[in-house]
Amino acid sequence: MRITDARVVVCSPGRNYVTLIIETDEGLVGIGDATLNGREMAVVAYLREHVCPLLVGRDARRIEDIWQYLYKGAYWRRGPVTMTAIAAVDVALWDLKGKAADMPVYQLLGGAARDGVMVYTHASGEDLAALHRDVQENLDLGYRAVRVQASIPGLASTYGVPSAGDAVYEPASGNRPQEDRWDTAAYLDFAAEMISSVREEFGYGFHLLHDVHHRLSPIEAAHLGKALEPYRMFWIEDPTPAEDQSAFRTIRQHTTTPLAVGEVFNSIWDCQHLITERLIDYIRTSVSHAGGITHLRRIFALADLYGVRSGSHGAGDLSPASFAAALHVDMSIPNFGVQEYMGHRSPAEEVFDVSYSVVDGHAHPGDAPGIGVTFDEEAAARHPYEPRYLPINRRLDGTVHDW
Ligand code: GCO
Ligand code: MG
Repeated sequence: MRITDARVVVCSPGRNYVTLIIETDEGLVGIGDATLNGREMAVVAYLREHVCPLLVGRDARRIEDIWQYLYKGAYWRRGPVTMTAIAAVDVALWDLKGKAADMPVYQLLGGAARDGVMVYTHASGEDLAALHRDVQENLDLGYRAVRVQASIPGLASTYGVPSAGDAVYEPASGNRPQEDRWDTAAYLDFAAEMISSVREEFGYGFHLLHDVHHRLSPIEAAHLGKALEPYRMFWIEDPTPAEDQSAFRTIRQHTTTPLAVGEVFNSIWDCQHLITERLIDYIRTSVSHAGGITHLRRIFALADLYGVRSGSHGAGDLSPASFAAALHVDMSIPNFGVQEYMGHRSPAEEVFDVSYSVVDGHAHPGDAPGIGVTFDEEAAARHPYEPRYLPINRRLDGTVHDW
């Protein structure tokens, strides 16, 4: 099965997505997500200029060989742009392999290790009452794991709290990112109050998660973890800037609140010490930012040795092709923990036709051959790319703060 064409399509059905399409001489088509939120066009250029020309003529069945060829062969290894590009190729090749075998990808990965994949959903609110309403709605929908975020009193905007009815929370600000203000003291006071209010209102019959978005110092994160211990969190996510793996030693020495990190990681080397030193409980690397199905499985296999479970990133800026690929991995690994599910904003469904489903808080990839997502290029052309950025975060005195 030879690759005859590899092309990249950028579209914005609700938000920006970059999709790699690989065609073969057998008439099969595979797709992979190459979206890197706010830096989309860097991956487009990487693929178009440096990767697609190298793919044409290759045997599409040789997934591992193509992975190594692109990773080791480039000399410049790792990094979000490189690893997102490689991930798109890898997922498209797994999609093709599934179609060639007439099987869903999870069957090729060893088959179902569970009946379905527990997902966590997002609940948020401008205040605690609004947050509680959203938690209730999600529990009513059958979700068993809920991530809670609410606006921090005194700050004009809080990342992770979308305006009512919206499924994205990067403001549409054209060619420049919005600038938000941040106050760690206000956040720390409020976070404990928010979490305790949710447990008081709804009890302990579901999993409770919270995302710190990398904003604390190690000792501040340790303080938060300790303060939240009575509320039996499923995890706190991204407590400190993720590139400093040693920060987690400090946090770990102080608290038993489970820790999750990894959505900004792009290779197994970012995870190595966190996993082998048992400094975290969940590794959140995503299929589309960490080298695809091939590399993500390697990360999760390492994690399994050390009792660390998966908790893949699944925000709406990862396209349906990425979410589907994640579900195939989630279905088949022994150490699955949870899968993030934010859903996709309309009209994404005009462009991506999906075979996965989410019922009663559990997702299943479906049994269509490959990853089970098709991409409509004509529909995509109706939704052209719009530059859009994640917000910048400044402290009250104007200093740029960590994500
Ligand atoms: C999450 C993430 C998102 C990211 C976004 C960046 O846990 O869902 O933190 O909110 O910020 O995916 O592109
Ligand atoms: Mg996050």
